[in-house]
Amino acid sequence: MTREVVVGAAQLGPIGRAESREEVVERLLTLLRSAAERGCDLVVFPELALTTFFPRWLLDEGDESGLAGDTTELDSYYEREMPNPATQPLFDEARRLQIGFHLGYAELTPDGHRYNTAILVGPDGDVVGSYRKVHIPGHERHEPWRQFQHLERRYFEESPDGFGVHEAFGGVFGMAICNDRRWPETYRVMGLLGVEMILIGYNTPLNYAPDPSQNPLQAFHNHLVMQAGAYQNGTWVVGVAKGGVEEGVESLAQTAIIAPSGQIVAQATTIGDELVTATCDLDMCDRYKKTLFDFDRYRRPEMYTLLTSTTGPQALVEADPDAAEHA
Ligand code: ING
Repeated sequence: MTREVVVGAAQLGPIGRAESREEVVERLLTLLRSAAERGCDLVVFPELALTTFFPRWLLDEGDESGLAGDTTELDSYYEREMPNPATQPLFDEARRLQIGFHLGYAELTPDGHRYNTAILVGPDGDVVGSYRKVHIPGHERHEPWRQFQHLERRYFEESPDGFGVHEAFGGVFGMAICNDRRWPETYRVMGLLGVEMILIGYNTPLNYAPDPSQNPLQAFHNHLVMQAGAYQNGTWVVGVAKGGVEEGVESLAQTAIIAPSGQIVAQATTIGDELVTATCDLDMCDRYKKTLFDFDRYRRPEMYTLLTSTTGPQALVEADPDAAEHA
């Protein structure tokens, strides 16, 4: 019996700064109900799916030492518990429809830690697992030269937990968030844990201020990294965007469901709220995990020592002091 999971990648269009949780949850419920009509077992929502991408603004009066002053608006973008009154209708409807879901949101813990978080919820409405973003991009301090800020490193701490996998929907599921998808280690760590489907939400502005030459390559890089990660680890990858022009910032859509072969089996054709579905056979993973990417047979971790030290010429010198002369 094949282990097929019908997946709904629920892309979101822009979420306005003033849009309430209740208004957003209504949009999520619409996508969830469409997913039920299309026979989905699992719905995947984007990163920070409950609010606008608020790291694009400086929202406190702090300096380099950290947040300070009135953080009322900033704090309003975080969830203090999950589920909570605003999101309970999503959990209730998912349970009624017997559909699981993945949801990204900003987490403020009782002891004051701030994380960019995602959860995986099973068809019975229970949280199967949670994940906090490991690779936090952007910058810590206000940089007035930018058209818009990317203050994730001001508003979120890096995950203290790392990556994990969870038994769910008849297979092995993992999570990553946005910038994580650009790092090969993200996929390999979970690949070594036997992951069969990685769920990734993202908010990706088309304009990358530190190097605008990358702007025309955003769509290419987006699929490049997820297709490579899928293929090199024999796993499905589901990448789900919050796209469109959100508070004046044009963000990449391009939601896609990618097979362990690296092939895109379904992708979004709009930049708004759109449900992209595919029937994913988890047994397809072994066609790569048990052949080309049989890690136990072919992988050489003893040869990869530089992965545990600094990279680049410095590491080369450490490995072979004479190498620097003809590097
Ligand atoms: N966003 C972006 C991402 O990694 C970024 C950061 C923007 C990188 C534009 C490159 C270009 O997709 C998040 N939220 O990580």
